[in-house]
Amino acid sequence: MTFKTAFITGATSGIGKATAEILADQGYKLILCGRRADRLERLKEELPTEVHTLTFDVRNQAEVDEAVATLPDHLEIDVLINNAGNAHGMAPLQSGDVADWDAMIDINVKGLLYVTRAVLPGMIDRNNGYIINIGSIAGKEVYPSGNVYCASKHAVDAINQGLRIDLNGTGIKVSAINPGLVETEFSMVRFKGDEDRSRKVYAGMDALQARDIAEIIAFMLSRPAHVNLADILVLPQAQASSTIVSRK
Ligand code: NDP
Ligand code: 8X3
Repeated sequence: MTFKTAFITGATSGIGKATAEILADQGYKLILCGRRADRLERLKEELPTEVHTLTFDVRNQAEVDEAVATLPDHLEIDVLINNAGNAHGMAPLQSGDVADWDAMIDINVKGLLYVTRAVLPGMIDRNNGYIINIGSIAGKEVYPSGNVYCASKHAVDAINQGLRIDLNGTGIKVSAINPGLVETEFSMVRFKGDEDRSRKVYAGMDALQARDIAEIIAFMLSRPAHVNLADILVLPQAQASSTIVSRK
């Protein structure tokens, strides 16, 4: 199975950006998405492949549909990496911020659904495609004050399984990769720019890097048509669970 064109949401930083870099080196044409247009334009200049950028907020279904509809005909999406997402805040439910909850559910769950719904018809017509959903260890476990973020990633886990059932019998693969601690802009977003708090998340241990996840995604895509790495949990060696992390 050879894929040619990958659509990556959340390509402006972290895991999405690293995946764009690896797939560009492998000759994929790329459709890169995010809200920060300047970063997307920079990637378009830097990456050694054809790059089409789409600036939209995954929360806005009309924007998602319009962006996908504007794609040139020669860019037939055969890989969708549903990566856009973040945690917003970390607090016990009883003191949680409702705006943070809305952001996580709207981006991590509804946004992933909107993008998938917009991209799938073309894949189904061509009977060919691969959807990789970026879940999390937070979709497999719940940890203190993780409540709504964990719920959003448990939803991704359920959507991943449900989509694989719904697409069974088509030529489309559906997989999830569920990382533990990856050192990206994730914690800066979660802790609203608090650098000290963000740094402590990865302090005293070798966290995963975005490139580690991107390499696994590239490996998943390189498997033959009959092989689907359906659900992968990947942790730093120092992490045993969401709450058990050994630090030097
Ligand atoms: P980053 O903060 O580095 O990247 C998040 C990406 O998502 C950015 O490109 C951002 O682009 C995009 N994004 C966020 N909100 C929106 C939105 N409303 N509309 C469109 N794009 C959006 O974090 P990571 O790379 O770590 O996160 C990527 C995925 O990996 C997420 O789904 C996250 O939950 C998951 N994950 C992360 C882990 C970690 O420890 N870092 C571990 C497990 C899973 P822009 O701001 O330009 O819109
Ligand atoms: C990100 C990993 O442990 O911060 O999904 O939830 S964690």
